[in-house]
Amino acid sequence: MSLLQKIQQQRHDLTHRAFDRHIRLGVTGLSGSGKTAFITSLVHQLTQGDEPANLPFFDVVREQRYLGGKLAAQLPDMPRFPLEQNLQYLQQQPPQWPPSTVGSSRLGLQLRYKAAAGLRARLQSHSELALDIIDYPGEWLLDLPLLEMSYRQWCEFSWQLFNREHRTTLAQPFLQQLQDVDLTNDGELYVQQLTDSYKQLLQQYHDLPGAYLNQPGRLLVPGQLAGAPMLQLFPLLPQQAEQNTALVAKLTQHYDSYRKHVIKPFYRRYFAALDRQVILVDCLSALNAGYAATQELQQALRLILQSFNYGPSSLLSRLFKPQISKVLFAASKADHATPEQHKALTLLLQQLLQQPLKHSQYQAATTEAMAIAAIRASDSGFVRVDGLAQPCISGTGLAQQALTYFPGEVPATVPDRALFAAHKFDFIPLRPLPWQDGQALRHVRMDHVLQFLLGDKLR
Ligand SMILES: Nc1nc2c(ncn2[C@@H]2O[C@H](COP(=O)(O)OP(=O)(O)O)[C@@H](O)[C@H]2O)c(=O)[nH]1
Ligand SMILES: [Mg+2]
Repeated sequence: MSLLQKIQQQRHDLTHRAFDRHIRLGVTGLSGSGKTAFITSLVHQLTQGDEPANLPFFDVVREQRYLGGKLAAQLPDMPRFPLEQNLQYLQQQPPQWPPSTVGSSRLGLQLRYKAAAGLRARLQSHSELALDIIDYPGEWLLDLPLLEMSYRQWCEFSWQLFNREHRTTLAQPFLQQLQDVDLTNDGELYVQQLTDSYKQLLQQYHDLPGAYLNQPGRLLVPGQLAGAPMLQLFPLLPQQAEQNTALVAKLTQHYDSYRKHVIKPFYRRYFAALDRQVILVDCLSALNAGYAATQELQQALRLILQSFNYGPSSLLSRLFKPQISKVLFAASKADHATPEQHKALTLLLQQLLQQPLKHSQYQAATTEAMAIAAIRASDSGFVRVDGLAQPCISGTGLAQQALTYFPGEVPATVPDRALFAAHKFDFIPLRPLPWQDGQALRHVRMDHVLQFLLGDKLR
C-alpha cells in the first residue's frame, strides 16, 4: 500500500468511526437456549432474506432501503461461527438442527443500506454498517458472582445448590468421595482425580434438564485453558473449606487465579467491547422440567443479570467502562406453543426477570423482552373440536412422526409448586421445517429483533 493509499485508508477508517459505523453484538444464553439457531437465522435474514414479506417490521427492509449484507473477512483472534455448516444441516432430509457448539465464536457482516434522510442520504449513494456478532456461553456470565465470593463462600453456595431436590441424587457419589477426602494431601494426582470426579458431576448436571447453574463456567468447556492448573478446582464441603490445610490452601489458590486470569480478563477484553446484547432464555424447557428447574432458571437469570448492572458502585464499573446500550431478552423456541400463547410467554419471561431488573440500574441500557423463534419448526393453525376452532401447531417430531396438536397453555406468571404438581407441561421438541437454500428462512419475530437491535443504526 502506498503512503497516499494508507492515508486515504486511515481517513476512511476515521470517518467510519466518526459516524459510529460499527456495532458489536453479543449473543448469549445458557447451553441449549438457542444461540446457534439464533445467529444462523439472524445472519441469513441479513444476507439473503431482504424480502419485505419475510421481515415486515424491520424498517430498513420495509422502506426498501436495505441493499444487502455480506460476510466480512475475519481477524483470526476467535473461532469463526460455522454459518455455512449450520445451513447445510437445515437442508438435510429430514432437516436437522445444527449440532451444539461449545465455547465462543464470531462472525462479521458488512451491511449496506440507503440512509433515510439527512446529510448522509444526500451525500452518499449508500451507507455501511459493520456488524460483529459474538456468540459466547451464558455459563461464563454465571462466573461473575465468584468475584465477590471467597472460596469458602463458593463451597457453601455450591453445596446448597447440590442439595436441591432435582440435584441431590446425582451429587451422592461425589459427596461420599469428599467425606473421605484427605485434607492434608495436595498432590497433583490427587487434586486432579478429585477434579475429574467433579467434572463428571458437572457433566451429569449439564445433561439434566433444569440444572442451569454450573460453576466454574470453564471447567466443562476449557477451550484454550485446557490443562491450566487453576482448572483443578472443585467445591469442598463447607466445613472442610474452613480448615487450614494443604488441600484447602491449594484449592483457594486455584480459585483465586481462576478469578484473576479467567473471569476478569473475559469481562475486560470481550464483554467491555460489546455495544448490544441478546440473552436467549428457553422458558418452555424449564416448564417441562418442573418446579425446581424453573426456580433454578430464575436464580441463574438473576446471576446473569448482574453482568448488566452498571450502577456506579457495581462490580463491573470497577472493572471497566461498560457500554452496552441495548439488551434484548428473548424467550426462544416460541414456535413450540401456539401464537396466542406468545403474549403469556413474554409475560412469563418478564416475571422471571422482574426481581433482578428492579434491583439493577439500567440507566444506560434500553431493554426489551419478546417471544421469538429464530428458525421455525412448526406451522400454526386451527382444528375444529366440537364445532369450535381450537388453535394448534403442526410439525415433525424428532422420531420423524407427523404431529398436529395443542401444546397447552403457557402460564403468564411463574407457577408455584402446587401447579406443577397438578399439571405436567409438555412442549415437545420438533425438527426444523424443511428448507432449501435460496428460500427465506421462516421465523417468529426476527424482524422485531432486527428492528430493536439495529433499526436505529440503519436510518
Ligand atoms: N422449535 C424451535 N427449536 C429451536 C429453535 N432454536 C433452537 N431450537 C432447539 O434448541 C436446540 C438448541 O439450540 P442451539 O441453537 O444449538 O442452542 P445453543 O446451545 O444456545 O447454541 C436446537 O437443537 C433445537 O432443537 C427455534 O427457533 N425453534
Ligand atoms: Mg451454540
